[in-house]
This record gives sequence, structure tokens and C-alpha cells, in this order.
Amino acid sequence: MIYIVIPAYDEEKNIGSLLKQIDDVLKGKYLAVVVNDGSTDKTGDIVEEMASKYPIRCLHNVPNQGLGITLRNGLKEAVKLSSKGDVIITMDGDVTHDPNYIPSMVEKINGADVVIASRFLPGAGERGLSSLRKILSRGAGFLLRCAFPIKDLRDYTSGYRAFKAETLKKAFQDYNEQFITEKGFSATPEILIKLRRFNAKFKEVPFILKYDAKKSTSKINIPITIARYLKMIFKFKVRGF
Ligand SMILES: Nc1nc2c(ncn2[C@@H]2O[C@H](COP(=O)(O)OP(=O)(O)O)[C@@H](O)[C@H]2O)c(=O)[nH]1
Ligand SMILES: [Mg+2]
Repeated sequence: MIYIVIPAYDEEKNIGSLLKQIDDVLKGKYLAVVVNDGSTDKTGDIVEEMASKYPIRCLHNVPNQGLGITLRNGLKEAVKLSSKGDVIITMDGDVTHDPNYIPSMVEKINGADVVIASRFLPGAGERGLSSLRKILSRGAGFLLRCAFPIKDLRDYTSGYRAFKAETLKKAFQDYNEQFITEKGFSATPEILIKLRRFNAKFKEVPFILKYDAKKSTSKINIPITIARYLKMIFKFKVRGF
């Protein structure tokens, strides 16, 4: 079974078409766990309505909790529902992550624990992303690679990933509530850094981020995200993780 965890905060312009695209690719053979993070728009209503037609489960955070807690709630739910051999995908709720990559990511998980849709491989790229955002992801990637080198991993901040359900189950059992502690976007690299404890094997597939398809503005706050990345790197280096 494939579980797809989608954090969604004010994604009313995107979430409906994303969920339809997912069903076109996977033809009903999946369960999407959408976590509506206290959206102030119609995101929750749209997802609940689609859940009567498609294999979708919608969780609601009230009020907005941030990306870290949202990912934690969604992954916990997917792990709880999963069995041995299942795969858990994470992807953005904003149509920048094309679901057509899912079958190849699932195929590649044989012999690995995590498969990352990576923007930094030959054949990969980013369409429609500002230079500032490109610098941010490359700068963050450089620092994270220096601080926490992981074999075969280049893209630490891509939120589009496939995990073996068993690997995530082990992480939740071992770390308990400490598996995902970062509140914002820094939770995305935190998950990979924490999986190093289990000698997790990483693979990447080339991925083109379709930022030009996005119909909403980004929720990332660049100065806060930079500060949180630096704080997290410092904390994990000094105190361990
Ligand atoms: N739960 C939650 N999700 C968020 C928040 N901010 C952004 N997201 C979600 O996290 C994902 C990444 O955010 P997004 O705006 O797409 O960032 P960008 O694509 O990197 O510019 C999307 O699925 C958002 O809906 C938040 O405060 N809470
Ligand atoms: Mg996005």
C-alpha cells in the first residue's frame, strides 16, 4: 500500500487539482492522508468533500501548528495504518510536486529506506523559482552536507520523498516525541538527519520542481527559515540528536 502524507495550509487553489492528479496516476491504489493545518480558506472543506469520492483521510489541526507538527501528525497516522512492505510518501499540497514521480520512487525503495525527489542531479531542475530561493536551497544543502554528511544524499530540503513505512515506525518508536521537534520548514532536513541513527540508506531520483504551476504564494518566511536552519544545525552538532 502507498500512503501519501500531504501538509496543507491555505491551499484551496491547489489541493483539489493535486488530489485529482494523484488519483489519475495511482488509480485508487493509495491512501492520501491530508493534514489541514488550521487553514483559513476552504482547504478543509475541499478535502473533506473529495474524501467521499477518493481514498483520502483528512486530519485537521486547530489552530495552525506549522509544518513540523503537521508532518509529524500525518506521518504518525500513516505509520499507524501501515503494514510491513508499505511505502509512505510526503509531498507538498501545492502542485509543485508532480505525482507522476511516485511510481518510480516506490520502485526505487527496494534496497533503500528513503528515496528523495532531488533537484540536484543531472536531468533535474526547478521551473519558475526565484534566484533567492535557489540560493537558499543550495546554501542550506551545502551547510547540511558539511555538518551531517549522508552517503548519496544531496537534496536535504526537498519535501518530496518516499520512505519505507518500517523505517519511520522504528524512528517513532525510538525517538518517541523527539523524532520531529522542529516547528517550521527545518523539520524537513531534521527527519533525514534523525534517520542516520538507523543507518538508513538513501537514494535520489532526478526531479523537476514545477514551481511555475503553483497558484498560491509561498508560505516560507526566508529570514526565519534561514535562522531556524542555522539554529538546528548548531543544536544538533552541539547536543547531538
Ligand atoms: N502545516 C503547515 N503546512 C504548511 C505551513 N506552511 C506551509 N505549509 C505547507 O508546506 C508545504 C510547503 O509550503 P510551500 O508554501 O509550498 O513552500 P514552497 O513551495 O517551498 O514555497 C505546502 O504543502 C504548504 O501547504 C504551515 O504553517 N503549516
Ligand atoms: Mg511547495
